[in-house]
Amino acid sequence: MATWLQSKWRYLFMLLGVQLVVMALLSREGYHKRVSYFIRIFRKPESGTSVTSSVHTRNHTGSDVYANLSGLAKAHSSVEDLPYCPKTSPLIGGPIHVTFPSGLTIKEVERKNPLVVRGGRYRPPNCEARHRTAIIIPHRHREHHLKFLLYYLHPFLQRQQLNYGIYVIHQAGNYTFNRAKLMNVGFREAMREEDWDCLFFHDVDLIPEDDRNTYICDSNPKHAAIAMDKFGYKLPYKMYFGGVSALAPLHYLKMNGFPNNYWGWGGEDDDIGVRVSLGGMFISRPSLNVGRYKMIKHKLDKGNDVNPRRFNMLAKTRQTWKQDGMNTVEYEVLSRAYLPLYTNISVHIGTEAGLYATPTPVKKPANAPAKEIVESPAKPPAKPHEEQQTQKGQPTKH
Ligand code: BGN
Repeated sequence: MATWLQSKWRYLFMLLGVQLVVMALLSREGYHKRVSYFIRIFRKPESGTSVTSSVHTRNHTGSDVYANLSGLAKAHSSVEDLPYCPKTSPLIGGPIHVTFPSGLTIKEVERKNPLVVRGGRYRPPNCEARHRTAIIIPHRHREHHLKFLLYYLHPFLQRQQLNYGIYVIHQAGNYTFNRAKLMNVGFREAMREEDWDCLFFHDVDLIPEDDRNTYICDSNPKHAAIAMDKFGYKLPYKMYFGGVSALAPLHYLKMNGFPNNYWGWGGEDDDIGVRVSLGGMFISRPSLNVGRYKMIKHKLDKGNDVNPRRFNMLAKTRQTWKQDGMNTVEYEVLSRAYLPLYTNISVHIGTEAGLYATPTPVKKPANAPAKEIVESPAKPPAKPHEEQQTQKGQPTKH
């Protein structure tokens, strides 16, 4: 009897072990919904769960971002007879489970988004969208992050039944990164193509974790990335305006766009926040529960050093905002590629010395070799397709 019991226990443990391994594998492959279903069978139901705590629980599990899109198919051949989409999309599911599977390829992202057309454009197949949103992503050397962002952003926006387009604004050359100026370029280039009613200015490494965070504009400029994992899902400070923000074209023009002179890391988002109030507007925000983002971890980047001038510049925004912004932005578009998942605009934005001027050399020690002077930005850029393969990790804003 004892031996029988022993072997029965042994079998039970073996079975449990096998189940655990299968669940771990399923979870790794992205079958989180099924895994959490199994887990729920074994878990006791929580008694007296309030609405907030159930939302809180869901925030930690979340669903597969592609879950409720599989039934969508091109139903209408003509777009004219479509009814308006409902005010709240029935496809919205709340929290999204975000992981970064190592084997993901851009081809796989394309395969999972069959209704996205050339240039990264989409409109709901069964109804006329109520909103037209452009996503502007400043970029350099971050193809790996871009792939994950596209993997999550496309279905996220489709669940919200938006008519949308994704624009990647790629800074050509190796000169110091300038996030805010790239946003100005993105604004002008996107508006040139379509009468967008809202523009989302989006860091490449921030993944939204809840699709109730709707990518539409409010009556005031909106700061969407209110709760990031890196700040413990809280605002780091009251005036923070970084990460992801949304402005209607009218908002953008009222504040003269973004500053063009912040080269390197830091301060430009604070300047933009100040511009909002100088333009006579307020910052609107989603709730902490909804404006949640996961940041893709990465090392510090080359070409985006901390900007030591940011404190002085920020202190002068009140005097400078009308002379520096959308009314003075200068750049040269080097290429525009309508790729399957986004429009890639490669742009030469020059240096702080001007669009084609060589910046004043940094004072160097007398014995330093002449070659070490500031790098020239005038290097001919590679074609966007080629860059996709060759460039390595680079930040937009951190
Ligand atoms: C702030 C930076 C922001 C950055 C956030 C979050 C500055 C200006 C100082 C006067 N602002 O400190 O640019 O987005 O941290 O990392 O550095």
